[in-house]
Amino acid sequence: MVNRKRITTLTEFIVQRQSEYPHAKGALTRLLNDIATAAKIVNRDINAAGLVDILGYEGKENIQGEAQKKLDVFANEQFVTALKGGAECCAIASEENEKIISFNNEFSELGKYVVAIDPLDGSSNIEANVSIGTIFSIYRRVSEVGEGGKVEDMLQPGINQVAAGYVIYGSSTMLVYTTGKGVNGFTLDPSVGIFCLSHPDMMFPETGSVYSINEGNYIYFPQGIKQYIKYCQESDKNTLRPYTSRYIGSLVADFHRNLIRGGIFLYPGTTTKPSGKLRLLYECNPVAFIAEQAGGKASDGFNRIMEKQPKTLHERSPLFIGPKSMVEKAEEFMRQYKE
Ligand code: P6P
Repeated sequence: MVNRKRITTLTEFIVQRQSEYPHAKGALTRLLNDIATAAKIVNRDINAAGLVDILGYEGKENIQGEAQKKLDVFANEQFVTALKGGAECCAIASEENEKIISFNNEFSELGKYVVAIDPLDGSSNIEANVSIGTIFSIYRRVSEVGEGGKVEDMLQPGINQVAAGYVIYGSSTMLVYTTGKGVNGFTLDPSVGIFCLSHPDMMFPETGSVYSINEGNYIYFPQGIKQYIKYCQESDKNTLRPYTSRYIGSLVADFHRNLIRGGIFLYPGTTTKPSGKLRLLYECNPVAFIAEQAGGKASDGFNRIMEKQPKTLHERSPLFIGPKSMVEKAEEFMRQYKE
């Protein structure tokens, strides 16, 4: 009898952990499974993208004013459909939609949760076959149960997240998430379409030797960032410097590599984009929740990301994220050279 190593599937894991949430009557479990189901469908089509005519521009523009690629639209549709059908979610805020999508059907109106999502982050990398991802945050609704979700359900600080995660569609497809009790990673076994626990209890290394930033924006960086980059490039064996520069231009891919290997990701405010480029609701807050649960830190260079009070759905924030010691060193430069 072959003694095969017992795998833990995502569904088994979520159900096992459900007992840690006495108030959760399985709704969050079902919601996370709805997201995983949509991710598997998106993954299938991303892998086939080179073969099927779903590359190229849908001919519309998303809220960012960027040309929407067909896969962006397709991915958004999959998550909206899965979450609407699952009836645990009463509204979605998506990068692909200017306004919230409120679910006004008799089942979803009873949903206790809302989801903020970037359905296909880094999609400009699709043709280059570079890893891209889905990023999501889950909040308990603050509006009255019994009707579709409202904007105020979405405009909550990141500390109110009940769960957050990302899917990275890379050499393998992984789903990494937290519900506030650690971070766990699941790798998709495409032969059976099951996410299997592959990275239990993920933690940032204490420090790292990677810094990730788009140095093409150098002339627009604040002095603190210019000085921090110089610090990264100086030699010091005690602090692993000079660091290695790694930047893919896909937040999920850059963040995931840094979580595994140890490294800091920075998308600072610049003279041209004072609030940076990344979106607070569905990019910064979810990865910040994961980073903090993995023993790291996430700030805008001065303030904790998860304590920022969002004012609009698509507002931007600078993002400094990684091992605590690396983020605090970058923050030191920001304070020292504050303009
Ligand atoms: P830049 C992708 O468009 C994205 O939103 C993130 O995934 C990524 O980290 C960032 O933008 C890259 O921006 O300006 O360096 O190309």
